[in-house]
Amino acid sequence: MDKQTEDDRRNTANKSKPPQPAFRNRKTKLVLVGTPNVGKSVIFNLITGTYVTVSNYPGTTVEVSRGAAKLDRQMYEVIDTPGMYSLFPITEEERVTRTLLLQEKPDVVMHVVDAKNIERMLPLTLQLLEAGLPVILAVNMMDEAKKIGRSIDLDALSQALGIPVAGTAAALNRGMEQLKRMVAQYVRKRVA
Ligand SMILES: Nc1nc2c(ncn2[C@@H]2O[C@H](COP(=O)(O)OP(=O)(O)OP(=O)(O)O)[C@@H](O)[C@H]2O)c(=O)[nH]1
Ligand SMILES: [Mg+2]
Repeated sequence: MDKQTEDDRRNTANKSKPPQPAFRNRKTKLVLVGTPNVGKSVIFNLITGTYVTVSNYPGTTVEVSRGAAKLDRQMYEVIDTPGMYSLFPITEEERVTRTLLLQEKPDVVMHVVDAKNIERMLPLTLQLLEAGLPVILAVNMMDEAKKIGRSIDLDALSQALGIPVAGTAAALNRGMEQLKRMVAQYVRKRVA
């Protein structure tokens, strides 16, 4: 068979089987990061189902939880990480989270911040973005922020950072549907 015919045959074969988007064939990976005590684990538990595994990160005593979720018909592996203040690690927890972010190649990194102290937390958002990670922002504890009279313009924040932003009060199960929709939408856009 000459080269031309062989190529033609291959093309026809390819055409009869439309390529599937790569992300449908594997789990999409969502990693939750943020400083300690901002509500990462509460969000993790609300997003994932019952099958959660907790294990020490290899070679360390730091625990990392992994669970599964289905958002918009797509399967996700969701990873809850130990709190970190900076991408430049000082503690073992921070070192684990940094290594995990670099090794796991997440499709989405959800930076969870405390709405009450948001200005102290945004430098980490910028570090994550500078590291080239696919970051979206969950501004959690909106209930407490409201109580102390703080209002946050989430749209303006989203515009300024150039990333999707959602407000939540995870402990009260508020804003979770919108947060999950935001993840699914972000992943759809990135893969398209
Ligand atoms: N009022 C209020 N409390 C919240 C909210 N989200 C989480 N909490 C509470 O904040 C505390 C910390 O939540 P966690 O989910 O354990 O925080 P974390 O980010 O996983 O903390 P580390 O694992 O230590 O990094 C818990 O007592 C939660 O119940 C919220 O939206 N509003
Ligand atoms: Mg936690």
